[in-house]
Amino acid sequence: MHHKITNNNHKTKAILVAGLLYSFGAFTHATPVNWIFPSPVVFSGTDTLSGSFTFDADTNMASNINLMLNYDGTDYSITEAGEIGAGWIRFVNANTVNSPGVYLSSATLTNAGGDVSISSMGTGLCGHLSAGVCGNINPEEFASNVQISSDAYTVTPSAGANGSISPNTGQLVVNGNTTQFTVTADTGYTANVGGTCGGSLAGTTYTTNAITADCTVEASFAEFNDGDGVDVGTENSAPNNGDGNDDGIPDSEQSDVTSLPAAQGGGYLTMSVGGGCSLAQSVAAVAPSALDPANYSYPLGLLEFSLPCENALVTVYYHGATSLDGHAYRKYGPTTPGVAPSSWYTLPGVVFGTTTIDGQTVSTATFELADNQLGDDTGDDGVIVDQGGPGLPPSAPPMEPIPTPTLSEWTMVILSGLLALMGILTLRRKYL
Ligand SMILES: [Ca+2]
Ligand SMILES: [Ca+2]
Ligand SMILES: [Ca+2]
Ligand SMILES: [Ca+2]
Repeated sequence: MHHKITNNNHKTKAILVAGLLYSFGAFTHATPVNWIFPSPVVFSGTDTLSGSFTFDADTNMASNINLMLNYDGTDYSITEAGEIGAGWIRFVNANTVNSPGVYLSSATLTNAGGDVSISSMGTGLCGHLSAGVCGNINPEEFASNVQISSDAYTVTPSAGANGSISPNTGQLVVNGNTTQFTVTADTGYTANVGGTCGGSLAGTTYTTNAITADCTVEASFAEFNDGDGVDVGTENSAPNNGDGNDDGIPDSEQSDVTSLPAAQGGGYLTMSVGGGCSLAQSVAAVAPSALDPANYSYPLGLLEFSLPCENALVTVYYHGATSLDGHAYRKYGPTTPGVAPSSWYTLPGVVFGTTTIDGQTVSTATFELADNQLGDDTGDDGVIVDQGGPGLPPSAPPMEPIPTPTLSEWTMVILSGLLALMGILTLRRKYL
């Protein structure tokens, strides 16, 4: 809203209004003027005042008061005019007994608007407010030559879904000044700011261009495109507040980290890729598509992915498993990359371990992959395609009791001992 009086060219209406005013005796009821502090006023130590109010110099009425007083380190929201005397206005916080108020000189405020200098202002305790009158008036901490202006425009902010803008209400800005907003995107989203004010976004701070008309600042938020094939909501639901690999960055904003629910077992899987590779694509948790003739079982399902890389170091976090002892990392695919048929095999060199994430023990599997090497389903195409997971052999060793030798096994031990002894004796004879 521009607060200068606008000229209505509708002549008939103007004549009618003029006639009405004339019939009441005088042209006294001009448009009240909205006054704004261009910047917070410091009037003693760290005490500051900012905000705006509307004042009609013809009727000596203040309204639309939205002042913020920081006095001795406490913020007071001031929304009422306590008293208005000859040449001064007292603003108070009516809800708080003994809260400080603010004096302004009103002598220079006219309904013509413009930029004016307030000759005196200060705080003073308002013992109580009764019928708009302060119980005691004890002005102190004066400041002089405070600039206020009526030449201001309204900057109206707005925010779409999946983020916020602060402040989120219209801001009065003096002609030619800029203003700032904090724009915060939800996890997994990025902010864009448009609107008619113009400006630039640096980090989370949006600074408008110089304001010369009422205008808008419109924040919108787009889903972060990390390219891994798993949507923001799924990754944000991962353990550790959506940071399944515990590196302090939401997985939904990482192209090299992907979190998704395991196909079996109910836990989450997190895959991080490095070793010269920074992007995982088409990541999916799948159930085994073919029976394993070696009868391994896959209680956590399999992980499927594609890496547009020559080499990669992959770590998979199994949030649903505290131990993978006795498991082998099994793959289903061609053992000669790019050449059918597919079969089950154990990927060599996989290191199983555990780590602690958000107080929980999490199992890990770490392995290296290379294009056109065992573990890659495709040939020499610059892409590593993988499908695999921890398989439990049909007779899992950790679950078996340590076997006790039977009588026949003892016989075998004795027999083999005798055979060894005979061998030694034979050798001795030979070389004596
Ligand atoms: Ca993603
Ligand atoms: Ca992360
Ligand atoms: Ca990701
Ligand atoms: Ca390949």
